[in-house]
Order: sequence, then C-alpha cells, then structure tokens
Amino acid sequence: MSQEILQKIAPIAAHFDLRGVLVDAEPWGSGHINNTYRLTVDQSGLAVHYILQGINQHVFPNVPKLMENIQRVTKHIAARNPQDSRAALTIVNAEDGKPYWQDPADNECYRVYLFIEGAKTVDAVTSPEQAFQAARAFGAFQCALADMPGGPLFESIVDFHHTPKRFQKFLAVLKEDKLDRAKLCQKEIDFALAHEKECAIVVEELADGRLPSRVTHNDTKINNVMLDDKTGEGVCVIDLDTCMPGSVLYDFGDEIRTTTATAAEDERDLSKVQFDLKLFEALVKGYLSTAGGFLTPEEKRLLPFSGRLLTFECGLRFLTDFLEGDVYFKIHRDGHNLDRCRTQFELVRQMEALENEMNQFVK
Ligand code: ADP
Ligand code: GN1
Ligand code: MG
Repeated sequence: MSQEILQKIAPIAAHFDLRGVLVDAEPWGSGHINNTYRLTVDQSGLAVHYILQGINQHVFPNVPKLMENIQRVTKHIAARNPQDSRAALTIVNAEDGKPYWQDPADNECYRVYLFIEGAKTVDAVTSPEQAFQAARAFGAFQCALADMPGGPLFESIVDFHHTPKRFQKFLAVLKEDKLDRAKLCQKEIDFALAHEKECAIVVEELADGRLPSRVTHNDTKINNVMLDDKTGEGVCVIDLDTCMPGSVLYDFGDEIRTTTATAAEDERDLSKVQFDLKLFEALVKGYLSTAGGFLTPEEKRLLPFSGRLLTFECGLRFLTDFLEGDVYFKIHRDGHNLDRCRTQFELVRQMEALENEMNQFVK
C-alpha cells in the first residue's frame, strides 16, 4: 500500500526542492478537504519530513490566489516570530518558484510545507488545558493578523459562513432530494427547519457595522492547531485555506463546536456527545487571554451564541451534503455525513439548554 502511494507521490514530489531522496509517503491527518501526505526524505542520512497536499480544487478553484493568501499570512506571522521556526507554516516552493505545482496531465495542484515536528493535532479535545491552549493560539493568530499589510485577503470561498445562504442551499437540495434520502433524516430536517430564525444574526450585524470585519481563519477546528508534544502549548495554526475577511465569531464559534465535547465529530452513540461547561470555560479563558484586548463589547456579547450558530451551520452543511450525495466532505462510510450532522445538532440542543450559564460565564 505504502509502496503504491510512494510510486504515485514520487513524480509529484520531484517538482519540489526536497534536498534529498524521497523514501516514504503516507496519508496523513484527518482533514475533510485536501489530500494530505507525510513525506520522508533522506537528507544525507537524516530523515526529514514534509507535508504534501493535493489541493481540493472543487472547493478552492483559484489556486494562485489561494496560495497568495497563504504566502501573505505565513510571511506576516513568521516575521512577528523570528525566533520560532514553528510559529507559522513554511511553504516549500516548486521548481519554478511558485508556491504550488500544477500537473499538466490532469491539472491537479499540489503544495508542500515543512513538517512541524514535536507537535501534533488531535481530533477531539481531552482536557480543559488543551481547550485553553488551542483557543489561546487561535486568539493570538487573529491578533497577529490585525496589522497585516496589503489590504483584504482574497475571499477563497465566497459566503463561506453566510448561514442564511447555507440555509437556502439546504432548502433547494431538500426540495430536489435527488437521491431520495430525505426519508432517512426527517428528524434532522425538522430540527434544521425550526432553526432558520437564528441564522442571520452575525451576517446582519456585519453588514450594518455593529460587528467589525477582521482577518479571520474561519476553520478553527481543534485539528487545525498543532499542540506541542511536551508543553501542550498551541505552537502553530495550520490549514490556512479559509483565511479571509470574516467575524471573530466564526472562529470562536467553530472552536466551541469542536472543543467543548470529548466525543468525535462523527460519534454514532449520541449519549457520548456531551457539551462540557468546564471545557467551554477553559476555551473562553484561553481565547480571551490573547484576544480579549481587541474584541468589541458586541463581539464579546455574542461569543456564547457563536457556538450554537457555527455548530448549527456545520450540522446543516453535513445534512445538505448527505442529501446531495456526499459531494463536498470526504466520507469514509455510508451515512457518514448524517452521523456528523447528528452530533452537531445534539450539541446545539445542549448549548441551547445551557445558554444562561454560558452567557453568565463570559460576562
Ligand atoms: P484539510 O484542509 O484537509 O483539513 P489540513 O491542512 O488541516 O487539511 O491538514 C490535515 C492534517 O495534516 C492536519 O490536521 C495535521 O494533522 C496535518 N498537518 C498539516 N500541515 C502540517 C504541517 N505543516 N506539519 C505537520 N502536520 C501537518
Ligand atoms: C472542513 O478542512 P477541514 O477538515 O479542517 C471544512 C470546515 C468544516 C469542517 C467540519 C474548507 O474542515 O468548514 O467546519 O470540515 N473546511 C472547508 O469538520 O469547507
Ligand atoms: Mg484541516
């Protein structure tokens, strides 16, 4: 298997300056979007790792602009942390000097990053300390990007967190129900339909200026931050494809979504999906330790609500993808997107029940 992958990856990796002999390539991580591999390169007897990614062009059709965003963000963060080579992703350019390589045979695009050693990602949080460290790193990331020069970033996915538009898309897909799957998820459909009214709050406030637009990450799930193996500290925010103008509430909301319950996003036993106030409190403390200084009162007021909103939006996206035939998120089993949707809606239910406690804590 590994040999097969190596044979497939070697001709691609050959277009990047890896300064040695490629000896291994293995699928890496559990992202839902890109195809990620860890490369092992023999550099004069030393085994050095890299990350190679096949970029999902169905999701990110404009690769040059996407990579320009990532160059700008990584350059800015690296310049602010000259002593710390792990603070930002480091792009390894292709032979022609571009930050990606496009295969003329099939137009697929690939990029390479230095592998961040001595740190890992987790798919689910295991302790309040981990929640604190992850949130602290995402807050620091937003803070660092506040003074990035060069004007707004390119919008790599237009209306990415425009929840009302996500809802309209869901309605259209449901109406068509081309695979006759609606009958398999009536409870989830009813849940979604009952939640339309809350969808618009953040986009409306962004539009009328009550909330500021900032440079945000927009995909701050727990496995998009590398945590140091020894200290547990958040060393590097990764997966920068969706860095673009947005609200900090998109980031904090997605942190709440993925960092306040210990169950996996695709857990099938819903009794294991438990929103944990202790994790939430650690998350708030970690986030405010780095972001507290620049947030407006309105941003702070909406922090607890953002969890419900982003968790609902993500559940809705999983449900839409299930109905549409699993065309967006990678799946690894039948009904995978529906399982994911169910955990998200379960978390929304629990956050609704704990609204007062969450608000009280942030206050
Ligand atoms: P996706 O967009 O598919 O989620 P990511 O960019 O998040 O892809 O990468 C998938 C996983 O690969 C991450 O969760 C992380 O575990 C690992 N990873 C990505 N970049 C690096 C890196 N530079 N060093 C070490 N691990 C990385
Ligand atoms: C995707 O790329 P990854 O796996 O980190 C998705 C996020 C979803 C998340 C759900 C570009 O994130 O928006 O919240 O899955 N990324 C994109 O797990 O759509
Ligand atoms: Mg990711």
